[in-house]
Amino acid sequence: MRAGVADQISVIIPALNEAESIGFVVRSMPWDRIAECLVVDNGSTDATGANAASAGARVVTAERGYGSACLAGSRAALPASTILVYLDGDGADVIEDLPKLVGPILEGRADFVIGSRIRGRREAGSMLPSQVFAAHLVGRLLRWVPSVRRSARYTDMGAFRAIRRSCLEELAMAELTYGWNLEMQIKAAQRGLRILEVPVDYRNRIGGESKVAGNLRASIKAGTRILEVLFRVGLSPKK
Ligand SMILES: Nc1nc2c(ncn2[C@@H]2O[C@H](COP(=O)(O)OP(=O)(O)OP(=O)(O)O)[C@@H](O)[C@H]2O)c(=O)[nH]1
Ligand SMILES: [Mg+2]
Repeated sequence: MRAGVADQISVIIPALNEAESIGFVVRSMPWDRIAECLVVDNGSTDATGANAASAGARVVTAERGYGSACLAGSRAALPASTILVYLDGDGADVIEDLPKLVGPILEGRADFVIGSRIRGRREAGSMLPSQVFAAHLVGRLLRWVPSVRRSARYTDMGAFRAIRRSCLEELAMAELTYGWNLEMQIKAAQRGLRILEVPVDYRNRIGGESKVAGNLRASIKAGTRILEVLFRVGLSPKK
């Protein structure tokens, strides 16, 4: 994987109270291949921001919410960056898979590449059965969305993904919570982007507490939001 003269990669990591893992995640970045690593910390009460900065990240802040953090990171990326990569700050995504995500974009074969944990190798316990079920269910429901059926076969809604920045800007992302990932997937299909899904590995979080999957209230809230996005964005005509 080699970024062309014209291509620069910004890695964006939303992180809320991930002090135990964020240092490891930032230090494992392939620094010779990326232009920067941005950690978006919106309201951590621990040392997430300080640990990220001392590991070499640029730390920015945002309004509360997962999507809000992703959006703020996208806007704060270096002006010269043409490819944006997103991953979680808990150490669950495997950065060694980065070339699989950015390679097809650098080669001009894709505009949006999403990692599928369902199709990849998962460490035992890294995804709860409820998460695997939700990914399958949403994947099946998405087949009923005509634009998605035509251009993509999604099996997951994982965070680890890469997109051409100019394409992301066309999507006019608006979901400021956990609907962000799915909104990107549906709108990418509606816009006719060249979409690729590739298997990625997935581990247990390194430390700290789950904000979503391992928290019943948060999972219900996130699940409701995801379904709402599926129907509202999926059924809306392309703007
Ligand atoms: N900036 C920001 N980051 C968030 C917010 N909520 C979650 N995150 C981050 O988003 C990522 C995903 O959250 P997780 O708690 O790992 O959710 P999960 O992967 O479903 O749950 P686990 O299986 O326990 O890892 C992590 O890096 C969180 O720190 C938020 O409101 N703001
Ligand atoms: Mg996680």
